[in-house]
Amino acid sequence: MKDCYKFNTRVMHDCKEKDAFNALVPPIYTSASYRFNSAEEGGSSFRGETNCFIYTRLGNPTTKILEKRIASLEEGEEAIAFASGMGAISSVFYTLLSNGDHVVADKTIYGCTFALLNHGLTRLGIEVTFIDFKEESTLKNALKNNTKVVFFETPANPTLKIIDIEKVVKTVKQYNTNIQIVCDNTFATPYHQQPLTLGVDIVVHSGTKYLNGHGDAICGFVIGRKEFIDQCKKVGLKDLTGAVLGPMEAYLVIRGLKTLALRMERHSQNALKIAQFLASHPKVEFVYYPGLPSFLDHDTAKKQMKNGFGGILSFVLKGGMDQGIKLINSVKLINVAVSLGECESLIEHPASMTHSTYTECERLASGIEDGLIRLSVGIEDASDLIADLSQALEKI
Ligand code: LCS
Repeated sequence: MKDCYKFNTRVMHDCKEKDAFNALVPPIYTSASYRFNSAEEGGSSFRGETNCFIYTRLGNPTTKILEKRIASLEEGEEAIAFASGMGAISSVFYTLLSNGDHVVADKTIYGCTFALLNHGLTRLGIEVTFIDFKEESTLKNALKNNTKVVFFETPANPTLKIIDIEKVVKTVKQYNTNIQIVCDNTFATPYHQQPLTLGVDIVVHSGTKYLNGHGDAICGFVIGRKEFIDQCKKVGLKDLTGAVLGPMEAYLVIRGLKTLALRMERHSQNALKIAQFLASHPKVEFVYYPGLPSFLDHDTAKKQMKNGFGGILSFVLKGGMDQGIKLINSVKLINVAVSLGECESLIEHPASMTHSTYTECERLASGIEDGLIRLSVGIEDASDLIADLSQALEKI
């Protein structure tokens, strides 16, 4: 199907399955387990010789539609849905890594992913090196004989740093083609960027964000080649994390996905307008948004992102953290909350909230300043959002 239809069509039409009543909207199959017609059929299902559903942790008809659709949107062979983005990321790491292995990760990533790598994996005897992937020679020098996984986000949470995906692929694969390159595509979504088409091996998502888009479900995804997805299902999900997505949430994400392209278009347009407004405001020190020509990584973003630059921006006010906190406390329409990628705009302070898992020293070395404020721009009317920021800026 993905060869015939464009992205905007595939978000709602791809991988439809006929149910008994020919329902237009996929039914929610809540059953934890599925009946076998015989003991023999049960046995052959467990040996993987049938396409029967067995038990919802191993597969579910509602979730399967979602998985196929996500794989199609990311141009991947297959996908698995997880109970959260962290469930997806930890299942990938547990599938690929054992004691004695080495991971190279970019140092600017979501706070809990940083904690998983820095504290979780290292406790299991896995060595982790954090570097800046924008420095090609630093990446090259960090790779070792026991390096199994390379991990990064682009745009990165919360600084919007852009990593040149093709350059990373070239550097890593030149060193060792077996190293698995994992890219967290949460901020861009496949609407703006499809890392698998640029040579990345595995894409992960917090589907809690744009893919669902309505802030009413926690979920995650892993997309990649069939061979890896099979392994991740059997080892990462089944044996190690058990972080399976429930069918109710799967249904919500199927519904949310229908408007992914429309929402991303508006998120991006609004974010650009707000970035331009903030960049020209006398009380603003700096705006981090890949769509601004003044942003250091604008050219790389232009090269690998399409249809715009996403809905997240960060900024620092003159006067730093104190002024930033005052601004957060002065907005009236924008919600003070973590998470991102929802229809409603959300504002937060990474240093004390989403990235408080970093020590101050680690955080500053990763470019996450004390005064950085992150804004997830929603799909409200841009002029109302600008008016809200404007009145808040007047108060500081
Ligand atoms: N990857 C990225 C880039 C994220 O931003 C998050 C969550 C995750 C993975 C984890 O996904 P989850 O398990 O929450 O579905 N980021 C959050 C944030 O910036 N604020 O609240 C959550």
